[in-house]
Amino acid sequence: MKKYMKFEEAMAELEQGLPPAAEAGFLGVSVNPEDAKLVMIPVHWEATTSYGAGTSKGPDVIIPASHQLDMEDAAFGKAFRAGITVLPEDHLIRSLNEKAKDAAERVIEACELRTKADDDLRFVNECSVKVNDSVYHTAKDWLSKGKFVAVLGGDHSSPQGLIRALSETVKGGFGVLHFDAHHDLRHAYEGFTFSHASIFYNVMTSYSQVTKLTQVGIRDYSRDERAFMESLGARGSCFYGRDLFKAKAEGRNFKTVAAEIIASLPDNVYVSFDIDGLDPSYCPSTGTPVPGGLSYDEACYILETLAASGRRVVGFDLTEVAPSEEGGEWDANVGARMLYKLCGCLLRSQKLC
Ligand SMILES: [Mn+2]
Repeated sequence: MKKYMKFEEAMAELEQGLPPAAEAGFLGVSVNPEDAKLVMIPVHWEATTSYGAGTSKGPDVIIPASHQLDMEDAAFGKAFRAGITVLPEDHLIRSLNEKAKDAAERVIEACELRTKADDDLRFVNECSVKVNDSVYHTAKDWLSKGKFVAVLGGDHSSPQGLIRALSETVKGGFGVLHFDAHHDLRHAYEGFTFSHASIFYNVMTSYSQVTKLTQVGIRDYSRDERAFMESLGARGSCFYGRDLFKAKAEGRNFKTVAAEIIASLPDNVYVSFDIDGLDPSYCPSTGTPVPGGLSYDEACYILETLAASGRRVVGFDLTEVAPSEEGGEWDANVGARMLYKLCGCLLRSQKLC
């Protein structure tokens, strides 16, 4: 059993800014999920990662890096006071990740050699189903207790179970605000049904309660993905990286652009944040970095605009953060700060901070 702090003791420590114990949880304290308004599911999963590796370690590096943060957020104030915590991990996910990664490598190799590895492919797809089910059941559980739930990945397939749980619980459905360098609209990329590159293909074809997909920062995609985005009609909006830069180059102010992005969304919004939506200088070790992208400040400003718009954020994920390749904490530092911003955005939109 994990040991938690008494809520008021945890808050007092954060208020005083004491140096946290090394093994402490998010932000340097260990809040009991029963006392928290917002709980985050850690998902140590990256089996279908096609390029760089390491995102399954995201939670393990982001949580210690979060100990460096100052608790008073310029935009969202004392968001921590609502109670934010990372749930204990489901160890099954970590072990499925280990087993599925080897099989996935053989599938990708077969793909490159234009041969087949059907048994391995079936195995990886079965593991993905188990991961999605685990996240779904955990999310359902905590949603039924009246908590807000987020996912801390892992690769970008990690939050599918949470989105499914929300599609069954959020009245009137919701839209998705998706930050990414990629559309993630591929149909079964490399044969993997639940690939990181397919998450929003799966979401948009499986959950009719997701009434809108608004993508921001996209700058690397296949022709089929772009066509799929176009086929969504009014159910999809995409603010490509090039569009965002062009607006800047031609003198449109970012306030107008951010307002347009948020105006495309319905009252309830889920935020899916792939760290590679940012300029890769912020996250050089992420799985599939692409030049260009949003600055940290631009991403934060869009989240502030969202929280101030009267819309309600119903959940979120942060994915594709990997440990820094040369050692050090840079990627995790950015990830931890982005994560606290996402927490603040949700809690502010729900009038909880
Ligand atoms: Mn992605």
